[in-house]
Amino acid sequence: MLTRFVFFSSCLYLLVALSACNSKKGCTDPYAINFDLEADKDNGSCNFPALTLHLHPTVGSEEFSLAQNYSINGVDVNFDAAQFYLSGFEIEAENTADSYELEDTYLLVKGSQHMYELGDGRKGTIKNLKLKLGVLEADNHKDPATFEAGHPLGPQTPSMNWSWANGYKFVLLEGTADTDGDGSFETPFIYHLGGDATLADLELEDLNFVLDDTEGEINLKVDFAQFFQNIDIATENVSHGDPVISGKMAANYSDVISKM
Ligand SMILES: [Ca+2]
Repeated sequence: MLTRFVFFSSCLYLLVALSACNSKKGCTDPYAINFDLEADKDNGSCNFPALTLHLHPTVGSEEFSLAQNYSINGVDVNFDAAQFYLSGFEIEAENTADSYELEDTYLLVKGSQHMYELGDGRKGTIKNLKLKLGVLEADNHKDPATFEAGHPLGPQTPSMNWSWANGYKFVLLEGTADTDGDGSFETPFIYHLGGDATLADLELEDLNFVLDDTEGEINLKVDFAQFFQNIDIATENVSHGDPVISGKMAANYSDVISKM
């Protein structure tokens, strides 16, 4: 009995000593680009792919520009500002276990800006992208001044925040319309929309985007004309205090972003 115990414990000792000799330092996170299958001790060297959202803003079939006139539902318009918030990013992988959230990632999408940094992704296939149009309730009643300079929820021009009580403007669309078709743009339109109840779930399915390099771009189309479905810009041009206009526009949120 004693012999067996000594034999067993010396084997164990040998095993521990052996594995210590063979231990290899490296990146042990399988979601990193430099994952080392042979490494058994992480040395903090893991690098993750940088995810970028490449948006292609349009008004209908035309590229978005503040300098251009567009016809939306038969009314000629031009924009002074067109922007909205995106948040709540969830990356769905082929296996649910590999899915992840991009926590605290906020984007203030502007018609004039195409590239947005999403932060670190994980190596693997991005099957679906879930996100929200608007500001998460947990952040919607914060003071913009508490965010560092340059943060999307920080102070903006034009302002994207009403007050502590009312929170952020999820969507801001401003411009001028030529409602009588005489070539002169005489009617301003101002849509400022928000409210916790209008936070909208968006889902882009079957992107099947393979992220296997140091960086990767998800390309999506943003069609600002979609905000105006069922809206007559000639008569419904100021959203303030008008729950009907606000409700109609919020019902369109899920159509604004689509696959390329
Ligand atoms: Ca006119």
